[in-house]
Amino acid sequence: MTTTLTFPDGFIWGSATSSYQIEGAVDADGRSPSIWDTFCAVPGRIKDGSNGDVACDHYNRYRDDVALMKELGFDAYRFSIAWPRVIPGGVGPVNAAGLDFYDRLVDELLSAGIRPFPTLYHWDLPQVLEDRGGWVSRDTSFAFADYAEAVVGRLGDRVDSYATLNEPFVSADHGYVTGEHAPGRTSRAAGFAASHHLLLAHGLAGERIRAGAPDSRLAIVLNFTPIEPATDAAADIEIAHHRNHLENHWYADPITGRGYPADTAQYFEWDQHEVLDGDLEIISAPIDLLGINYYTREFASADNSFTLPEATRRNTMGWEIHPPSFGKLLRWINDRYHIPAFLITENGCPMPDDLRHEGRILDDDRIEFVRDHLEQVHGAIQEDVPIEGYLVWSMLDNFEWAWGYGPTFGIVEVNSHTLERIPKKSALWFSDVAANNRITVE
Ligand code: IFM
Repeated sequence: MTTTLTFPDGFIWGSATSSYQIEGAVDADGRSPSIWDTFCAVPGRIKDGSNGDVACDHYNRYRDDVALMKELGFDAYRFSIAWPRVIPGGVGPVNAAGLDFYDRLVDELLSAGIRPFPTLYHWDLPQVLEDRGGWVSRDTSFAFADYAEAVVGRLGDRVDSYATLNEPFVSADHGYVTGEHAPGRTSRAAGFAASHHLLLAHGLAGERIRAGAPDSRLAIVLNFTPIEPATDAAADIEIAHHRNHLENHWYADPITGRGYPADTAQYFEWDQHEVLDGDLEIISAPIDLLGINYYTREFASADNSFTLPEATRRNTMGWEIHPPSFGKLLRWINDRYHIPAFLITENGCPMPDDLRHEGRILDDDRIEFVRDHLEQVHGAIQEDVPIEGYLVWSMLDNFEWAWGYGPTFGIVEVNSHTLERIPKKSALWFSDVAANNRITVE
């Protein structure tokens, strides 16, 4: 038996990308190198040895990309702004030519009837700032506020909302603790300092956004990965508890006035010397909208011995596909944080994409993934979780960070030689969902 699930009137349907992953044109119009340009140049950092030099060449093809979004009937588009284009020196003079690009992009979106949802920081820190300490330095937070002011001064209230940061957990953890992302540092202490300075940057930029674009909404995008203990053993429960704090509470708690999870700070021996008087007040100024990124859940075991059972449904990066955890997470976020509105800012999956018909990728597995997760979103809305839209990750196959171009998250294929865009079957299916504002489930 099939059931039709209809979403509330005005529900926002769209897609998401980020600057370094799609723009290319790394030397154009005064852009300076970001930490990702530097990181990609180090042999062994990126699985396929690639980089974002060309990526999807969106910088030159943005008009066609917006036209495709319009053709697919999308209401909204989430993109990020590259700090090294706007303030190539990290601090100091604003590069008007860099801002022009985003000005043109916003105009193009608006004239196509698509709401722009920019994110100010999606991991491409100007390298010059990393050279002065990066996010371990408090100065970077103040530099970010100046950069935010420059962007808002140009784009103003034409954009629906400004998200300050994308996934600060990943910036701090992968960038400064595990080193798998740029800038590739490996220090727990640096990671805690970075996490605090990212949050401070969010708070300081929020003040500038409120002042410069009073009719836009203030947002931040956080990723959530529910962590479950691998077994009932006390040691597994304990590590799951702390990882859950690090991955799911560490940013949302201070933003909503709860401070950092104290027992986890103590467990990892973070003395919080970076947290100065007044910081937590700046960080906890109310936001209007929380962007939620969800992909998977994880299991924690004290000895790191846990592996997923063979039969587990996974994507091509090995992440478990577990839609029920998404529904549970959405209810938990709403019950705990009471934020006025939520937007699903990322959800999607890399799939094999190895079946074609008449040149089009037949990705029924991706359709199933998105449908199953939308069913969870619908269920949460029925329970009054104020979710106002769903943006699929990603509009285009793109540069997947340390994985290079191997994993394909796009609902639109990007031919690796010609860069031609070819909507996959999932793009057509999603377009239909957006047009009818509903899904059909078994
Ligand atoms: O590609 C990334 C994106 O940049 C941030 N969120 C997760 C995605 C998939 O790994």
